[in-house]
Amino acid sequence: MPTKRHDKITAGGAVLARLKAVGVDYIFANSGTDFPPIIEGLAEAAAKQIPLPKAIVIPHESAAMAMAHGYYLASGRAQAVMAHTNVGLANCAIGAINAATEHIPVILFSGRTPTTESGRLGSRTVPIGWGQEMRDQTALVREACKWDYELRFPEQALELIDRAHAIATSTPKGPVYLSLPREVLCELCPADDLGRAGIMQPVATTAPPALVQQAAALLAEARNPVIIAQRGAGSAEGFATLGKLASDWGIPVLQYWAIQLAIATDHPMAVGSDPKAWLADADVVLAIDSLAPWSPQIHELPDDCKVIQLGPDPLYQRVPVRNFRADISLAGEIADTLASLAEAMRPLLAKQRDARDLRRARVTDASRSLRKTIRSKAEARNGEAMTKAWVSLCLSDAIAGRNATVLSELGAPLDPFTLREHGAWYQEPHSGGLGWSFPSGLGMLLAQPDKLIIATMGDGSYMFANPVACHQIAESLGLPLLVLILNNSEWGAVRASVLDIYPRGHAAKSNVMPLTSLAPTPDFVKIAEASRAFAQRVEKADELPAALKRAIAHVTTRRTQALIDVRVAP
Ligand SMILES: Cc1ncc(C[n+]2csc(CCOP(=O)(O)OP(=O)(O)O)c2C)c(N)n1
Ligand SMILES: [Mg+2]
Repeated sequence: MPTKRHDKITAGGAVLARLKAVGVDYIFANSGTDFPPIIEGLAEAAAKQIPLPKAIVIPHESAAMAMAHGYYLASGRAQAVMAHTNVGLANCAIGAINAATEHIPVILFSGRTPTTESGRLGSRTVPIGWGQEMRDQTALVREACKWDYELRFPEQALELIDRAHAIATSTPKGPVYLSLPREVLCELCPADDLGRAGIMQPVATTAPPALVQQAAALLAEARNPVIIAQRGAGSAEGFATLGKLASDWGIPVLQYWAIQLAIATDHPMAVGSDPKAWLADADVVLAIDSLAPWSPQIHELPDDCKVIQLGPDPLYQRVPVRNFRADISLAGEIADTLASLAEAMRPLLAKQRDARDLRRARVTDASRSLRKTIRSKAEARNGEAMTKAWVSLCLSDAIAGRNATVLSELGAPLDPFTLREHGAWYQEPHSGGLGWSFPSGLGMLLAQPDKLIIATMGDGSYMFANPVACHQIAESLGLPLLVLILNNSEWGAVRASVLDIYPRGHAAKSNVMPLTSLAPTPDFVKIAEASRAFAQRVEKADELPAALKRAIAHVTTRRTQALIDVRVAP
């Protein structure tokens, strides 16, 4: 079919249409008075049959950011968020911080209040035109963004979108920001090239082969090597590669504060999440995309232990203080770099077979007995009260054999689960911007509608997520997310951190620790029911398995959202 010639289009329309051309499926939008040229542009492009991403209303910007985050985790494709001037952008800031920490590409836009007070199409017409003016609006998100700019002329729209997308998706990936002044968006720009192929390809960094060889030799010759992985293995292929590498070489794999699953929790080389004993006599550590692979305050490495850091940004260059050793730094996307490393190690397998077999047997025993201990601890009962570990165990049984993803934000802990697939597990970002898991789960469901997705979170985290907005999104988009609130009526993590630093202090001895209680707990069932969710409260440990079964049957067959408010012990 010959391409139509449209000559000119509103710059607002050009921005949106160009996003489609670079592969963006969704614009998560929260609009305002800066949006007339965007909304007009959408309608104009639609009328002219120009392909567009789906632009959807998201009633809170932090949910929009987390949906883009979740969508990327599930699809590997960067999405766009569009917010209202400085105030909408301020609500995007936590999402930008979370995305930056986890190397999630997001193309973030917000309008700029009109610059001119009169005389142009788009000039200020209401007092907020003055009230929302800032000297440096971008400062709100600049530190979290890899690149930022302001659209100065309408004809820049196409190339800037290509550049924003290419930079966001280059290694290491991350959010970018473009501000859109109203008068510029109202101007016309050429429309003929809107659908042409992207002019700029992202950078894919790969580690130099000589360095990979050095790392391979170091690991192959190690007596007590240890692998620590925090952000998964990159892809299903990476997951398989890491599982095989660990088995072939008999190397224990630790998932310390894991954000994503790198190895099956019941893999014979998976040794849980506590690195202390393993690090104590390690001679080589391979840290796979680990922002904080251990805690220097808690864990000690032998002085002569060598450390290989592997990942999109092995030094995490954005972080001012992060002084973990890196004797070898292998930069590149995780799955590709793991594949090169495994390949470089393969010819070395013939050596030291016996020592390796002994090590493998020792790790297998340790893994098996750890799994037993974790299970019996999770099953231990104190009357009818539930622990978070019990919730993990019940949920793990309930989803066994299903194509499921679990998110946890101070929710169900990883160790008691049996999870065996890449993408089966996500935890809140290490930046800890809470309110992430509920909307991220919604974003994941948009990308993978046939998956069973369960977002587990603390009661505090649920409230941080703007739950009324999130339930509205789930209903309006028909997303059958199952939400599990692990409700202890407090900010338990804050209480735990006080006890950690002042175990015998005044706060520890007080009846109610200051600044940690969330009592009285709201009726979360009613909040969910306000958006017609299938919702239930569970207070007794014995009742959880049946409740999970009912809720999973509901989301998988009735295909609308569900929520269980699970009472857990403080
Ligand atoms: C946006 C934001 N505000 C505050 C915090 C500090 N914070 C860290 S953990 C936590 C408590 C979380 O409570 P909840 O989700 O109920 O989980 P619990 O610790 O009770 O299991 C808070 C407030 C944060 N991480 N993010
Ligand atoms: Mg809580």
